[in-house]
Amino acid sequence: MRRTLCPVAILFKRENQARSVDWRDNEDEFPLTTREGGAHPCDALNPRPMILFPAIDLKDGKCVRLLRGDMARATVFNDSPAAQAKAFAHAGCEWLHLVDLNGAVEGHPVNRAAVQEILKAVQVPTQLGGGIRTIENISRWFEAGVKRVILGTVAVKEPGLVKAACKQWPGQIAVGIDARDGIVAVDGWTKQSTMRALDLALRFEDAGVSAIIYTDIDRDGAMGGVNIDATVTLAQHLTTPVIASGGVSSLDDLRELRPTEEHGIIGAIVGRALYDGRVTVPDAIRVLKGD
Ligand code: AMZ
Repeated sequence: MRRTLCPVAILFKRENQARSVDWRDNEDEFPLTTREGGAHPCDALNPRPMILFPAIDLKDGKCVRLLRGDMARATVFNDSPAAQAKAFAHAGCEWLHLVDLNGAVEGHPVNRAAVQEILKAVQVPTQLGGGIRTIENISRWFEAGVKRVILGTVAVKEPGLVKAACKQWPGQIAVGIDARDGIVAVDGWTKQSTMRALDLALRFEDAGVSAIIYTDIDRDGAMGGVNIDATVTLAQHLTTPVIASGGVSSLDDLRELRPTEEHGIIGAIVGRALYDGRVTVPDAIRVLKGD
């Protein structure tokens, strides 16, 4: 099913988004767009800025990038995750995307100290995933200052917990859907579930999830471009906003992604391309804003 992209359909979708999500509820605190209020008749003509989420993936206390999620193939980019967070913040990033990789594999937070250092070092809002599997852990991270918690494995194994968390922290829960060939992987991508990415996302359509973060695992860290078709198809079936992840290798990839904002793709996670210097933060922000 592909939705027709007439302006009415786009507006309908935006109105749904305005009702169900946080990225505009939180606008006062974290100005993410230039427009006030909900859907506007001009939205179809004046797309909103997309958000750049630079990735800080934590393994053994260091800032690394993996290739296709393989923990054995980590490149260390910074021994000090807090220094990396500061560098991204000084470069003008509006959000940071943090992942506790050891936590995702082990099923509980592991890189707590590194995350806390980051939270101390920067004011920029952060979203954090990896090994967060209980209400208690979610609660602790919010108390520590994380702005949005990402739930992956638990969304497959215990959807009720995700729904309860959405009720308790409206607009502050994102679901991370990481897929190989459209099938969701769990436990730090060491196991495949039997669920299709779309079915998992649809499960939370009415739950008040702030965003679905969709990663194509085969693209992650591979510098081969974003799986735009799969991401757009997912977004077209959802009212929940989608954040694209995996594969950004150049500004051209971001230029290609930019028009998909009209389908409800609200941002992009960029990792290796920023660390390699193939993309700079100001350029990425400019392109994603549509300047
Ligand atoms: O690279 C990996 N092996 C990996 C990774 N980046 N494994 C998990 N994650 C991320 C997901 C999501 O943000 O993209 O961890 C989060 C999900 O963790 P969990 O523990 O809830 O499944």
